[in-house]
Amino acid sequence: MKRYSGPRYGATAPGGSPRSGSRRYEGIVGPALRHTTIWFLAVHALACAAPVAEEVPQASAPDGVYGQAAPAVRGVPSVVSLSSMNDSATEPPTTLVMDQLGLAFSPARMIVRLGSTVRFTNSETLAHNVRLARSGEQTSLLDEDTDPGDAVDYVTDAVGGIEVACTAHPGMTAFIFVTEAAHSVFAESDGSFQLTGAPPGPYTLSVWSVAATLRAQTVIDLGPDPLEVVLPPHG
Ligand SMILES: [Cu+2]
Repeated sequence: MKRYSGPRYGATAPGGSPRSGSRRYEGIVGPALRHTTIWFLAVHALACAAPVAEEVPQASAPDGVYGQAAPAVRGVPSVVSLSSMNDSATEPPTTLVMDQLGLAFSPARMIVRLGSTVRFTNSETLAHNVRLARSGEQTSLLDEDTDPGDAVDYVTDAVGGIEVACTAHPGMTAFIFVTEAAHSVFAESDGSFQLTGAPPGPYTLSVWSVAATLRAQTVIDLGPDPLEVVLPPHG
């Protein structure tokens, strides 16, 4: 297993688990105590010599690329992407559905390939709307009402984050990330991530965050073994 350097979060001690079950006593023992101490040490040594079924936790590394990226910002998790020269030969743009149901967008988060269409549907008896804005900007990308049974299509035309909201219902929000990379995944809220399915090879690994200052990029060489990457290089 290889990992790329940078500050490490939750690092495990190299070389396995710490010793347990025995302690080493050091110091000066006075004459009056020496006899007792010798007996104590003898008994202690016997006790320690007894076989102990010691469970050594074997933390199995996740498959693919895993590690640590920037944590979520304003409730939006980071996106980790692997891009390579071969990306243009991968799957073509497609149509994905984001439904409005139960006063929520479903799914609430979506990663789409650039050029793909997001179809917003309304599967309940309430009237909703769909407001799209590029992340961090006020510019409206889409502003449509979605009555029950309606469907509105939006064709993605730029890489980056899109904030989704229904202004009729506070808190009814979602997030779409548009990417050209063949392999992308949302990190967890704490920034930990796992990205599987990419064949071995050289890649540019990118971390996208709502906060521009937390975005980061590095070049990796993915082999057959799991690879740990810790980004961004701060903290
Ligand atoms: Cu709504």
